[in-house]
Amino acid sequence: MSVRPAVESWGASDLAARVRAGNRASIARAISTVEAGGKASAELLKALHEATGRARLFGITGAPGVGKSTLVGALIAELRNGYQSVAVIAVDPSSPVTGGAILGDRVRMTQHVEDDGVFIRSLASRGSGGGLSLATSRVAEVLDAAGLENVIIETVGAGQSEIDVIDVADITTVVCAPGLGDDIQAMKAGLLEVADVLVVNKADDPMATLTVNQLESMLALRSDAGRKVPLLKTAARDAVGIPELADALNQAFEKLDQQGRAERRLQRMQRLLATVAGGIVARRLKATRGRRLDQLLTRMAAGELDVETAAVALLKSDVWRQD
Ligand SMILES: Nc1nc2c(ncn2[C@@H]2O[C@H](COP(=O)(O)OP(=O)(O)OP(=O)(O)O)[C@@H](O)[C@H]2O)c(=O)[nH]1
Ligand SMILES: [Mg+2]
Repeated sequence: MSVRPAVESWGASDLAARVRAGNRASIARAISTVEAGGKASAELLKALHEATGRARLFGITGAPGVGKSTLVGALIAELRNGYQSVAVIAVDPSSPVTGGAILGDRVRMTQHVEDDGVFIRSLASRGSGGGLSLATSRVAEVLDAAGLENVIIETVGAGQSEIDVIDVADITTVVCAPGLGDDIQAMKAGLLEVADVLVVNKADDPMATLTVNQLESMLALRSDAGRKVPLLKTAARDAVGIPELADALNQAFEKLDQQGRAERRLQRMQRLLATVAGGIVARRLKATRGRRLDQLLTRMAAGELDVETAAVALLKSDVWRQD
């Protein structure tokens, strides 16, 4: 007979209570649970739900190497000066990072790992049940329930999927660095549109002013140019411009409160629902073999039925029945 460690037998409500009490080992355990997804994750999140909704969720995104992690490290210090607790979720879509040492080194936040008011976790796409943005959202909920006042999500913004990750945040900061002309052009496509706050980091670089000017003219050309996006310069490595960034973030947050943070959360729920429902439909379709589905597909192939009509029919119908 095998004896399972006591920790294994914790029910969702026990673990939830420990998370809410701020127990670090339990928070780590809860994060692993929700990362994996599935039933245990759903039960835990349900048990934690009433304790959520208090944390401020900040997204920090930008091209590789612009200094996001250095900036987050400096922001942690700034927030800690004001006695605020802060969690960081470093989302790495390409290379999974494991182990505290590698994580600390990579995210450049080593000076904070001993601090009880700081919780840093890396999240890789591999092994996250149901997609990265979903896993990120669940981990953020755990940290929120654990009483962490600020949750910062760092993610490399290079393509559409990374922008999805940023959907999890209340306020999104887009970081760029001087002299990356191509990146700035690429940002036109999407990143700039999602920015609530824009930062040009590495302001110690002489090219920084040019980059700020370029971004200013791009902002003026935006379709929603009326929406004033603060544009700041920082030198994160030397902690220059960080109090100003913290102020801008606070202001963006206050503005968001007025405009209805609740409404943004509902929009986020809608996107998550669409993602998950789409996944469920795809998996079920793959697993279904039956006359009804065959008929539907044959009619589509014969041009009798267009995709949209077929999809509507699918959602309403009982093609899932295996007969
Ligand atoms: N000159 C200068 N270098 C900086 C500044 N901030 C960060 N760096 C350097 O830029 C490099 C990348 O910094 P990171 O903080 O790892 O950048 P990142 O955006 O998190 O990188 P990825 O997570 O790999 O995408 C490091 O060598 C930093 O020391 C700055 O203000 N000025
Ligand atoms: Mg980084």
